Amino acid sequence: MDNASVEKKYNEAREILAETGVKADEALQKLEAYQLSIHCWQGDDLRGFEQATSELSGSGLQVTGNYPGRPRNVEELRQDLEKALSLIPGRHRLNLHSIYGEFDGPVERNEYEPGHFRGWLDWAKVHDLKLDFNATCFAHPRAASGLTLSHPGKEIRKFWVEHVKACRKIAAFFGRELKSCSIHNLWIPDGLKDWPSNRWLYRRLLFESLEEIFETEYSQTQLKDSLESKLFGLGSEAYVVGSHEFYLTYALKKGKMVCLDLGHFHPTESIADKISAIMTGGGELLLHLSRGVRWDSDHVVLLNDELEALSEEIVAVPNPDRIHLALDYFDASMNRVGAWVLGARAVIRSLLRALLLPKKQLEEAELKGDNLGKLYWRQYARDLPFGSVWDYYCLTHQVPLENQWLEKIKEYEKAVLCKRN
Ligand code: RNT
Ligand code: ZN
Repeated sequence: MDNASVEKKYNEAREILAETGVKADEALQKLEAYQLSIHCWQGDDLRGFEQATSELSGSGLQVTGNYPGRPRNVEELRQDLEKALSLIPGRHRLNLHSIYGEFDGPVERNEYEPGHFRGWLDWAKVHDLKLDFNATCFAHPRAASGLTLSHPGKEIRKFWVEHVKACRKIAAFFGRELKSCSIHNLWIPDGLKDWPSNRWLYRRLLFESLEEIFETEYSQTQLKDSLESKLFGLGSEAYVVGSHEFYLTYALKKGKMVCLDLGHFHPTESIADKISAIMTGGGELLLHLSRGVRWDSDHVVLLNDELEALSEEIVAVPNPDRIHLALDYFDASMNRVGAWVLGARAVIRSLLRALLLPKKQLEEAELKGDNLGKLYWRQYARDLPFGSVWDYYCLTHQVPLENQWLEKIKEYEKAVLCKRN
């Protein structure tokens, strides 16, 4: 489709949407406010660049698949990221895990320093990207038992406390240097495979570790902390120390954020419903956009009912600055660059869709007790021409339209990825 046709279709769509009082131009403008923190770890199956071999197995996270073309070094990972970013409309952020530092030899995790991330900082400046950060409390011999910050052994706990402290320092460094607050998210694998004998013990220890970690305070212009819960994981089927209730109450007391990962709740629980429940009283929230499938989380995000419902709630948050969106999945069974693009575009599209819904009709019907009308408008919205508005958004951001980007990925695969081995 040529540019003129995209514009023509957009104008037609705008008129159709206007019939329900929706202003497409305004929706497009609002969409600019939402930035995604794009996760570096989809690029290389969560391997990172530690010199010592960091085996994922036994850490609670597993990446399956063996698709060719995985980047072999930091330059190749950045090259892939640049490709992905060129196919995603809008200005976004990059989310780094601490094992992606540039280490000149083996460096222990409790000795990570801002200097190990200079390269990323410089690269981020060149590409006008802001950075977020994550401690890596897994894929390490000291996490082999499945316990880190809640480990009964003082030495192991101390090691991980020091690691997280080091990571918060690095995040604050990013925030300062890039003049944009960096979010440090903490997820730990801690839990038990089978029936716990003492649930209080590990939670008390985790509490103590967190208290120690957060002793160091940073300005909110540099760093904001978030805490990510989980329901169960590989090796933590029976008990997870950092459960939702644990972190929610802790965060509330300490003025921190929680992170809700879409794959970390019971399959019939609605994360969409939790946003207003957590945020009505104020505060901020981080979302990990992922897709759970049966017992596993971390599948590539798709534009499905769940994401649509979630986006409706995201755009309903009065101030977009209070809600932070980060991708979190890893799939090594397909073109990894394409997986980034597919998930990121799905999220942005779902936000646009949410901004174009006939909200006035939906809300009025509900308030009037017109139950049929409420459902009618929801069904009516199904066939609204969202795609034409999305294509126009892509055009104005100089990225391929929806029916063009896959081809670009295939070209890149042939020209670049297939040559790696
Ligand atoms: C794990 C959590 C966590 C990780 C990343 C790599 O279940 O979702 O966010 O996916 O830290
Ligand atoms: Zn997550």
